[in-house]
Amino acid sequence: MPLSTPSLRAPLATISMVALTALTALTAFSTSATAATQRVTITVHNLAAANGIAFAPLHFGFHSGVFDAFDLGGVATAPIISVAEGGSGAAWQPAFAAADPTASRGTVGGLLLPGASATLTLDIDPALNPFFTFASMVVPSNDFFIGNDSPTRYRVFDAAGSLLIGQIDQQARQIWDAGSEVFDPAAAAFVGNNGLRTAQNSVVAFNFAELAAFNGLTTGAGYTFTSGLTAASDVYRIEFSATPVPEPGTWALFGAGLAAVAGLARRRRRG
Ligand SMILES: [Ca+2]
Ligand SMILES: [Ca+2]
Repeated sequence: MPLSTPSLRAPLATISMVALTALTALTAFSTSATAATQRVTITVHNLAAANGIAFAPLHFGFHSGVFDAFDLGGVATAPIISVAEGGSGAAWQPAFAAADPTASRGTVGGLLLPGASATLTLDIDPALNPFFTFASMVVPSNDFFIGNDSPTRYRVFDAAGSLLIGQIDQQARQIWDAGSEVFDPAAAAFVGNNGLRTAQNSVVAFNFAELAAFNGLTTGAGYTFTSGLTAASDVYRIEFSATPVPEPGTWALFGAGLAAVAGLARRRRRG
């Protein structure tokens, strides 16, 4: 029978529509897959030598790039002081949430002793929150911490949702002194009474040398502290790994595409 006869025109049009539906569904699948939610595992490592510095839990956020908790040479404010003096982040986390409500925030681990590691896995929208910000208290100290000054310093995801950096390394020269509490071993976390403080009224600056002034003191973990740090000493590493998370809606579209293709195949067999 010639193809131009009316009896075959309608089925051909139907088959074309089914094929178009399948193609649309498959295109939707591949498009959404490139910006899929990422299941991210964060692993933190204390790289300090035995009996050296320890770290409070890591406070972090994946975000849009707007939350800035402190500036080199600026007076420390409540959010970063809540990390630097005692490590709780009790003001840092709410300030982050207020500045960037759709950021994905959390903490990793507990007290991180020299040589120890801790890990956390969570789901991130890489298009909404491509940047990573962190802050953690260094102990023993009165007001020392690690963290990024610029909120856009660490872009973790590219526009397609792929990981751009596998790890962030910190050296001793990158340790901050918040300048908010006077150096005093008797009032320092991990070796003294963290509830005590004397205001320093200074500014945020780099400072690791002062940590050696705690040498010989017994820490809360029972070891005798020895800083042993030089400017280039590795002290901390944050590692990232990520895998895409298939979304329920994506699989529904993919399923619809497969069903349409199967229907097309059946029609062809019957024809
Ligand atoms: Ca800053
Ligand atoms: Ca200080």
